[in-house]
Amino acid sequence: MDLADLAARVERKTRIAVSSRDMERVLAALFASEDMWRIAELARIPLLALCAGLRALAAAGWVRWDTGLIRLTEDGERACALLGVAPAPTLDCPRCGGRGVETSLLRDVALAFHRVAADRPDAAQEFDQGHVTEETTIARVAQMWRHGDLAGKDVLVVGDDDLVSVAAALTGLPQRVTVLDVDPRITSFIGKVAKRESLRIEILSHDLRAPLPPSLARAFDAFACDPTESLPGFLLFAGRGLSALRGPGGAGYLGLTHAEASLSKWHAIQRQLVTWGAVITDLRDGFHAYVNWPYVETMRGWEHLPVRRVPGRREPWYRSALVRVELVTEAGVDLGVVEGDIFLDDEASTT
Ligand code: SPD
Repeated sequence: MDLADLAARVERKTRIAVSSRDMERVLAALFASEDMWRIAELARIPLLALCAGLRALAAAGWVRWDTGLIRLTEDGERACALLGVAPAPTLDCPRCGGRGVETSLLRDVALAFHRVAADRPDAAQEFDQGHVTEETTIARVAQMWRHGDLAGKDVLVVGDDDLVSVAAALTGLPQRVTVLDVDPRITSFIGKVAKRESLRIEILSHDLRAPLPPSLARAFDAFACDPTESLPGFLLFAGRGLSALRGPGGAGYLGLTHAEASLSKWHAIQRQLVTWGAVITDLRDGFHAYVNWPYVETMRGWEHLPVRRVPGRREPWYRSALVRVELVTEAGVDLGVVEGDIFLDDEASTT
């Protein structure tokens, strides 16, 4: 059995594009950990493809998990040696965690943010919510500041369970902070915090399936969002954000995972972003770490896991890249009203 055969098997089973390089990533992750969630974090392929891949490897006799730990067998280790697969090394910078941004200038903002975020609403499955850690939100805001997209700028946050609007406003740097969200718990929480902390945040309740209110179109210097990851859902968030930018030079910040997006989906997303007039200026893989959401056992991927263990809330396995895009032309986004479910495609596993 070679890696291309295994990949083809997994692809047929899942309808997710899987390459032999992806299967190599799975084996490299298995060398580094025996824990389902750590393997998922290291393998960097869609969770559903990983689960099918592990089952294909088990059928080939290369992997077993009868003890609750996922282990390469002797046959698996021999096969890896023949294939030249090496263990996945962990080489992230210990100071910045691989984010490449300094956050110490925002220490007071971070303290205030931890205080206000303490009683935030829990992630809701209905909206595919799952927020990033508070450190991650601060790092995202620092990245916006570093790129000149925060100080003196008009910033729109498109969907805000990460509370980016609050962290951005706490810095006192932006000229305007506007936030859109469909979840009344989020809009009312941000409203209460803004009042208590005397923050100027404009809060609008809005379902993104409808176009932006006309007053928000072409009105901002930057937007931030962490889209749901079905292809139509991701493009909906990105497209609405781009259509809120004034024009060339306007920037957007997005999060994109491997856990729910194959590199083929990354390709389709990047192609569409370019078609809309944007380029990627910055991509930091693994930048965003997520607090585990309370509905792990009812999410779509749960039944597919070979070993089912609820991860601790602060045991991050689900990460996403921070992607900064910038318009080089006017945004050519042509999205009208979108009907139906925006959360599902073949690769979505945490919804
Ligand atoms: N369903 C739980 C996790 C959802 C996280 N949404 C953002 C994904 C990154 N774009």
